[in-house]
Amino acid sequence: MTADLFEGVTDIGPSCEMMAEGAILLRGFAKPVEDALLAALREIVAQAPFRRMFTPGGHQMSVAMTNCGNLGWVTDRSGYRYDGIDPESGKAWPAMPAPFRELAQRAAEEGGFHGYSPDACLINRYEPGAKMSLHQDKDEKDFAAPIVSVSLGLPAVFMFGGAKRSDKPKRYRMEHGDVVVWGGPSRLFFHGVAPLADGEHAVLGRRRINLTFRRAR
Ligand code: MD3
Ligand code: FE
Repeated sequence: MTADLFEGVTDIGPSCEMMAEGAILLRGFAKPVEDALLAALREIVAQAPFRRMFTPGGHQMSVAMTNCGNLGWVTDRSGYRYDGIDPESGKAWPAMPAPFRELAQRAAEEGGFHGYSPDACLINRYEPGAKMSLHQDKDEKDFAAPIVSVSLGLPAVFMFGGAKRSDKPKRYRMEHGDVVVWGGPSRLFFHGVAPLADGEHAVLGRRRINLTFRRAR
């Protein structure tokens, strides 16, 4: 099922690092398919543009977001939720493109999670200064399924804590093409992203894009 995308790609050559039990860092795993990812991303954003949403507390997020797949993560004054409809357009989110799904499935497989079938992909866009405070991802129904994240564009410092908010986070630099599979005990660990440093990426310019695949329902 994932054969098409990686056909002819022999030099995947990712290094594999264990960040915590269930958390596997695959350096450069998305590099061989970056062109397909970026082409698909352009089509998604044409249908569902990036927007900076508001938290239930009324603060506007510094990260701009959109989604693809059957469900999208949204936040507004009424709370956080997964919704099949983009509130900006009133239409369904764009379908999850094959290159997205295939990459997420391949990465999950690499991390030992078989039969991964994400129904949601949250797409985060960071411009210099944008950040994501320490939080847990717990709006999903199924914590047995991992989250797969794909970093593109400018590098970011990712903060990876533990099960308690007070656990001191470790810092990891995530670069263009890096993929992480977060499952098992680490699935509910606290995490965040430090304010993005300014810079210029050869392909994406002054931005970082993060794809996070989830099984929401
Ligand atoms: C660790 N996004 O959208 S993805 C998010 O880089 C989010 O945009 C970050 O955190 C970003 O919710 C990080 C990596 C990630 C996602 C889920 C996790 C790390 C995780 C769940 C548990 C532990
Ligand atoms: Fe998160």
